[in-house]
Amino acid sequence: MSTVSPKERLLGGGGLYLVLTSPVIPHVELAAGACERNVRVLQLREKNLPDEELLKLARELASVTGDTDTLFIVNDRPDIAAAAGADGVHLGQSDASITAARDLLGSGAVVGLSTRTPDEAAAARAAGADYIGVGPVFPTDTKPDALAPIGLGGLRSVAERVPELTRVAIGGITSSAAGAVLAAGAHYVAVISAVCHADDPLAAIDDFQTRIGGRPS
Ligand code: TZP
Ligand code: MG
Repeated sequence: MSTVSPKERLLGGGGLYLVLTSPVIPHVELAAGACERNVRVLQLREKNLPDEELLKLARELASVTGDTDTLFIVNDRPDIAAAAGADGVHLGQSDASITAARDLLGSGAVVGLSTRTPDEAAAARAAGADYIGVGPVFPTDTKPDALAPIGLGGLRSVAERVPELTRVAIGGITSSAAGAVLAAGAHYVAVISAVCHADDPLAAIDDFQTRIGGRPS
């Protein structure tokens, strides 16, 4: 178990934020490989699993990440995050409030909120989010209800509005674009398909880590 608190680990880090959605290899295998490869944050995002299976998987992933420096975040569900002992939760604009999440998870937990515009980012900061998701930056097939992409310019506009808030860019990010996304104002690049749906997900992680150096400043 890391002696550094989850919030400090989030703030002190940067780089790859891997979102597990229907990976082509078992979640636990991919999570273990991600920890070995120094992925900074792992999020469980499975919207179609029954609660019992989601909780079982969340507990397995909390166990895999528990002795490592990798943060473990559950998407959408503060209740599952709390029951599994996750480091935090990621909320959408229409999920539970940040306050409700903190009531369940405690003040030490990391709480992130999805945003798309500078105004949403400023509102997330005012509401006390520890970090914001920003996107979609590029077109994506992974989230069918995603709004129009904001591009690197949109990401820059968000970064200018909330310069001190940790920013996690998401949406259509490939390893070849990751450097430009970080340069446009993201601390982390969040990725689903470029890793989870790659022919070889662990090699795909290696490709990201080689290109973005694992922990850029
Ligand atoms: N939120 C905005 S875009 C997106 C989510 C969950 C999907 C990201 O998936 P991919 O495959 O990395 O484009
Ligand atoms: Mg959500």
